[in-house]
Amino acid sequence: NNTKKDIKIEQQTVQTKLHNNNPVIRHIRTADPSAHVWKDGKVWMYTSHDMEDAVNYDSMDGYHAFSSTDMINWKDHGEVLHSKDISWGAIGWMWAPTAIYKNNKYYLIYPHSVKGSKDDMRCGVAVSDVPEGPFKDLGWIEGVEGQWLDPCVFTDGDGKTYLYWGVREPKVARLKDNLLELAEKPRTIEYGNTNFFEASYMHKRNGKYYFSYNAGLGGFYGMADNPYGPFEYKGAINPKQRQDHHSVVNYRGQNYFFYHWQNWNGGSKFSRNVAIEYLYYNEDGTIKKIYATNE
Ligand code: FUB
Repeated sequence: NNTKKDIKIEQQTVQTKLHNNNPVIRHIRTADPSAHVWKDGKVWMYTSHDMEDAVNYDSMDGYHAFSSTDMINWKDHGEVLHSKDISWGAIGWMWAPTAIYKNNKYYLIYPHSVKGSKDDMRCGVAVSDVPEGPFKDLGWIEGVEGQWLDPCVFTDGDGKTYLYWGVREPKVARLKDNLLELAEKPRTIEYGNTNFFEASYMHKRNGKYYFSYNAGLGGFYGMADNPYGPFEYKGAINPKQRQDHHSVVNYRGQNYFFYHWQNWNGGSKFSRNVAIEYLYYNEDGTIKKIYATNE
């Protein structure tokens, strides 16, 4: 077990190295990071997989899992779910995943087109006994359909799990424990603005619920005292990012913001790379703006 002093030194080391280390994954193109601290004490992230010369998002064909204990060195556990293993799904079109530990299992929940119709996306659910997968598809969540679903799952302290999703109009509903059915009618989220585009995200800190999203030009957020809102609009988290699809974790006392760049080493908006920044809060709980080290 690390002493407090050891942990502090380790964090300082990470602080000086983190920026230089972006993008954190370089051997393949990755996007839409869903970051988690699982019970093994490691940080895990599940990402979309972009192709090198992609001209669209159609060629995104599966998800990768990565783990780390220092935010610098990431182990690639390989592809954990591929579109060819989803009986109801198209080949490709594996967009931004979210993950959750529930029922003593690990789940990926992901937007994916049904066979024959790229615009008809569903929220697939896949399960594994271990964080590194492989994940096995279980079907889709009834009642959640459309394009750009961008799901986020969040479990509150009382064990209730919520699904956030949507494009242009964010939605929320509680999920049943099987994660395959909604437990209630979806509600449209009120967040004090009209700039929501995609990539709903929920995290909780000190009893406050933070609903954040990509506005099409940057990441923005609002705060509430409950998971449904209405959320009080608080402005930008990551104002300069052209496409902000993010997640947040607290690891060993430090908060981190995971997102992706679009322009590293010949990259493009279809050929992206995951990056990580420190995330800081003000005393009143609002978030200090991220100055992304690149786009
Ligand atoms: O990765 C494909 C799509 O691009 C995601 O679903 C959006 O959030 C954006 O990142």
